[in-house]
Amino acid sequence: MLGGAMFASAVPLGARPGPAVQSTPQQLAKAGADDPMNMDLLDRVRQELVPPPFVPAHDQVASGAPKVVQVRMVIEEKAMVIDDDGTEVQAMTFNGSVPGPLVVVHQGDYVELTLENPAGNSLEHNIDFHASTGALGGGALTHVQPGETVVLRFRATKAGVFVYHCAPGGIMVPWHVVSGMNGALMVLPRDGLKDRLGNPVRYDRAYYIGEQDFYVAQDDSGNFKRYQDPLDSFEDTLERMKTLTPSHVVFNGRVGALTGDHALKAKVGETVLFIHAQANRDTRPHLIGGHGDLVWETGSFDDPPATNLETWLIRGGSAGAALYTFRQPGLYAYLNHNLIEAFALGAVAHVQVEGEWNNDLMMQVVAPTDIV
Ligand SMILES: [Cu+2]
Repeated sequence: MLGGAMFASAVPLGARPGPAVQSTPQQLAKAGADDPMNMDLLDRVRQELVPPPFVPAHDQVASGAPKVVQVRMVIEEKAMVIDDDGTEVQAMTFNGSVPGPLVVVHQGDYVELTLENPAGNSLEHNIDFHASTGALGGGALTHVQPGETVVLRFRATKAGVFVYHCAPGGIMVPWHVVSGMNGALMVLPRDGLKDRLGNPVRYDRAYYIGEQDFYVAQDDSGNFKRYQDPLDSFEDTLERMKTLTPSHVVFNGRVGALTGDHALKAKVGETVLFIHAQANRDTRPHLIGGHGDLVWETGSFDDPPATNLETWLIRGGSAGAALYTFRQPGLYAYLNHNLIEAFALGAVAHVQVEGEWNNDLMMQVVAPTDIV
């Protein structure tokens, strides 16, 4: 829809995000930007990962030359309750959450991940970063048995939001992914996000939503079954997976993770970036009562964002980002606009927005009254 030619005609090439827009030649020389082996000269920063829906502290515009951003993830296999009825899955997770934590870097930075598979786990795991280049997204270099740890470094050459997931091989790949082993990486342009005309845009808050399809088997009475450990659940889960009919479609690991007391928060006038990842299955985010002012639907920040969308598509195996400035207070629902998946299976979040109501945008002219 938004062709490269259209973008090129609207925005001078020099305004496009690139790996070295903010860096001086001296900085680049120091960084060894064209010499990937010159790692000793790069600044190293440790990024503290936080559980979703929160995002790690980060600069929207990069300062200085590319860095090595060090992160650590510990694989945790554990039983997790995924709805208010106590339905349980034998989850596989990065850092104990579904989705795994968001990582944020800038284009041209290096991600250096320490991945640990503690001895108490039962399975081999690894990680495939869609943002990376080569070796099955790093998957071929990160296989870790219980009791092992590995360090992977890759360069974030593409700007955008990207999925990562476990991919140990064969049927283990979808099983680990639908058991919770997926997350997202945001690679910001060094000079930050831009609107479709190339003007800088900033956000006041960012929230990270990982949508998860679960496939919990049911017994003859229709009750969801329970298992001792992941392997115990494997055969039944696989049979359910092959129906392509999830038992649950949820945001951030369980029904109600982002509703009620756990609602996301914002204020009128604030611009909020919603990062939405789905590692396995298509979804269609929609903000009831608002819009996607700017939407990077495919995830690429090198493409101009679409504007004023009512609903957008996140393809299974990808992440996207939507920016919205709240203009009215109240409770908003942010959901998967397959409304069955939202209201019957769980894919809904709330955003509680504080501020002054604007009657010009909307008002109830006559309250409900009897028809006479
Ligand atoms: Cu795994």
